Amino acid sequence: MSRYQPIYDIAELCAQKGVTNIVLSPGSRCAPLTLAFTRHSKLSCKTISDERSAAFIGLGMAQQTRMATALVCTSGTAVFNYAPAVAEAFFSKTPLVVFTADRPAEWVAQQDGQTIFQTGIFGNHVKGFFQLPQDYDHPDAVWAINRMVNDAINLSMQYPQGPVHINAPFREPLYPKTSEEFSYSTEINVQHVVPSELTLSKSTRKQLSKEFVGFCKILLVGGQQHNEAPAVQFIEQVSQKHNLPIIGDVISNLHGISHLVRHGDLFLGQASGDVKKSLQPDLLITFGESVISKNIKLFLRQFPAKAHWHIQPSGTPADTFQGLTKIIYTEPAEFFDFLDKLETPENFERQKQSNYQKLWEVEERKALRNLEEFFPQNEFAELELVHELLQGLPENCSLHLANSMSVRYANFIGLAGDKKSVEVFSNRGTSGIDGCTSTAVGHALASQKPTILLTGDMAFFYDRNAFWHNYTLPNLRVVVLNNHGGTIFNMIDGPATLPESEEYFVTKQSLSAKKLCEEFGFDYLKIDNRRKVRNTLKDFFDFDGNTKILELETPHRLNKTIFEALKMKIKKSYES
Ligand SMILES: Cc1ncc(C[n+]2csc(CCOP(=O)(O)OP(=O)(O)O)c2C)c(N)n1
Repeated sequence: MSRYQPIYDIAELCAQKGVTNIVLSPGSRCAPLTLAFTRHSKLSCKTISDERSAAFIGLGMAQQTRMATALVCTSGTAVFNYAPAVAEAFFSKTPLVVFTADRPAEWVAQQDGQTIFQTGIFGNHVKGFFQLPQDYDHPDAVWAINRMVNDAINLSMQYPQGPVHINAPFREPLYPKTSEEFSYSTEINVQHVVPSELTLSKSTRKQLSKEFVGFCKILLVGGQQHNEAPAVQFIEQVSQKHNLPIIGDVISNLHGISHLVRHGDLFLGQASGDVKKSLQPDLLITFGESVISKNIKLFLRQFPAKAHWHIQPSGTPADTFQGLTKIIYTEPAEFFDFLDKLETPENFERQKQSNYQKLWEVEERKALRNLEEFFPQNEFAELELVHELLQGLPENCSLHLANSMSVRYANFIGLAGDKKSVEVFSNRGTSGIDGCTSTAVGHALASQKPTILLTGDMAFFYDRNAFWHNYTLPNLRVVVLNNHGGTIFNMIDGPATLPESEEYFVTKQSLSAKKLCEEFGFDYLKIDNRRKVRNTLKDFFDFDGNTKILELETPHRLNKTIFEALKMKIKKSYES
C-alpha cells in the first residue's frame, strides 16, 4: 500500500460525496492529490495553469452545478492566487473545497522554494480551515484526514454555502514509483448529512399572521438568487393573492414573474420625492442575497419601512437597508407557503394594499414605456446593444453579467417575462472585475447550456487567461462592450468631472478583442452600426461548434451621453 493511501482516498471520498468537478493547477508538491483526483474514473478533472483563473472557473462550475467544486494547487504564491475567487465565493455563498499542497511545517521559512505561510491564509474569507497531518503512520492520522475532508465538504455545502480550505503538507518523495500499485480503499467512511426541514411552527405562523394583517403597504424585494422555478411560481402566486408588489433586479432571477417590478433602478433614481413617498412601504419583506440597484437601496434607506422582515435559513443577514427588525429563519419557499395559505379579510386595509400595488404597477409601466420609446437612438451604442441582446437570448441559457456597467445596463433594461428559462449570474459577492470571464468559462465547462457573457473591455482583458487552457468552449458567447476604458468612472458622480478622470480612473486602454480571437482561435464578430445588429446576433447565437466573441467599439463619452438622455427622459416624464 502506498504511503499516500489516506491522501488518495480523499478522491474516493469526494466522489462519494458528489464533489465531482475538480480544477487542478500544475505543480509538484500537489502530486499526491493530483494523481488521486485525475486517476479516479468518476471525477471530472480540468487543468488550468493560472490559479486565479482556475479558482474562478471552479466558482462558475459550482454556481452552475449547485455543488461544491474542488480546487487543487501547489504550495507558495499559487495559493495566494486563489484569494480573489475565494473571497467572491465567501460573499456570494458559493461552495468551494480548496486543497493547497504545502511543505511539512518544519520547512516553512527555511529558504526552501515555493514556501509561504499557508495556515489560515484566507483568514475570514473561508468558512473553515483544516490542516491535514503531515505523517500518516498512526491510524489516528488516517482517521483525522478522512474526518477533516468530510467536515470540510459538509461545511461548504451547509447554508450559508461557501469556501473551505484544506492545507495538506506533503513529504518527499511525492511521486509513486512506476511499479507501485495505485488504488482506492474500498471501505471509506462517508459522513452523510440528513437535512432537517425548517418549518414554521403553528405558534410562529399564528404570530406572523397577526402581524402581517396589521400592515397595509407591504413590499417584497428579492435579492440575488438562483433561478428556482418552483419557488418563483410560488412567490408569484402569493404576491397576486395578497396584492403584494414585488421588486426584483436582474440578478434576482425573478424575471419570470409577469407583474415583477423590474425597472425600479430606472425610475426610483428619477422619481420625485412625492412619488417615492407614496411608494414607501409599511412592511418590507426581503429574501435572497445582494441587490445591485443603488436607487432601490437609497429609496429604502430614505423612505424606510416601519418593519423589515428578512427570510433566510440561518446565520446573520446583511442589514442593507439599515432597518431590519425581524429575521425569519426558514426557506423562502416555506415562508411563501405560509403566506399562500393565509386568508386575509376583505376590508379597508386590503383595499389599501391593492391600491399600493397599483402605484408600483403604474411606475413600472411608465418606465417600460419610456424605455421602449427611447430606442433607436441616433447613434448606436452600448445600451441599445444590451437591449437587443437581452431580447435575443436563446432559451435555457446562462447569462453572466460582468462588473461593472454590464450588470448595470442589464439591470436598467431588465429581462422580460418570456425569458423565464434564462438564469442570470454575476460576481456580486465582491463585485470584482478580475474573474468575470473565468467564472463564465466555468459555467460553460460545467454544462452544455449556451453561456453568454456580457462584459466591459477592462474586465475582459484583465481576465484573458480564462481562455488559456486546452478545453473547447463551443457553448460560450462573449459580448465585449469595448469603450477602451472603465466607463463606469465616467458615469458616476465624483470621478467624472475631475481632471484626473481619464488617466487615473477611466484608464484608457487600446486593445481590441480581434487579436485575442486570432490567438485563441475564436470567431470574431464586430458590430459597428444598427443595421447589422439583428443579423450579427443571429450569427452569434448560431451554435455551430466554435466560441464566438462579438465586439462593439464605442467612445465612452457617447455611452455617457446616451445614458444621461435616458435618465433625462424618465425624469421629464415625472415633470409633465
Ligand atoms: C479587481 C478589481 N479591480 C478594480 C475594480 C474597480 N473597478 C470597478 S469597475 C472598473 C472598470 C471596469 O471597466 P470595464 O470592464 O471596461 O467596464 P465598464 O466600466 O466600461 O462597463 C474598475 C477598475 C474592481 N471592481 N475589481
